[in-house]
Amino acid sequence: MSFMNMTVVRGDITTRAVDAIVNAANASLLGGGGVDGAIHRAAGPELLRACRLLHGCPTGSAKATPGFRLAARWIFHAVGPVWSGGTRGEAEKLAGCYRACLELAHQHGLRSIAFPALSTGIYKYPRRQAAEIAVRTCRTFGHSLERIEFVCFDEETAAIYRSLLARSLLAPEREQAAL
Ligand code: AR6
Repeated sequence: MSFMNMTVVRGDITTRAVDAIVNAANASLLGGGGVDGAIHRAAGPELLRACRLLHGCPTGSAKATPGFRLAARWIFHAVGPVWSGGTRGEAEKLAGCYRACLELAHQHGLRSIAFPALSTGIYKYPRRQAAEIAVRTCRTFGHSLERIEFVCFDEETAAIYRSLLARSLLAPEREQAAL
């Protein structure tokens, strides 16, 4: 399922041949579980050395490293919010992650980027709400990119993204107003 430059991919983000993949990191940028662990394993130990030089990253933002052993040239390490009920600015922080990555892509003149479903694993952000923020922010700020992939590890998440992109396809203007 695709809409404009956005597409849903089911699978492992570490294998994507795009200009940049996005990591669901934590504020230390020193690695962890989930997709963060998978990216560090696939990129190799040089990645941790590069991350140490960044001295962490605030929640709602992102920092760049090379992709090292990955097919992707860049890794954008985004720090999503931990879900704590939705009253602590989680939505703004999650949108800030997507926006920061799109800005980095624009600054580096990139054409393609792949996002995981930031914050929806260990950080427990509700999947549908998170996907709505991802699609809306990419639609608003992702125009300079030729291809934006939402890489979903599980079928449930992929189905949510597909339905959001299908809805956009049917009624882009109404959908834009509703989101
Ligand atoms: N490719 C694509 N998506 C993946 C992969 C993969 N290889 N592995 C997991 N996912 P999570 P968070 C999905 O927990 O919630 C780490 O310890 C997963 O199914 O990786 O932002 C960090 O260091 C889910 O849909 O990230 C932080 O401390 C999504 O990626 C913390 O976890 C995000 O799940 C960040 O938690």
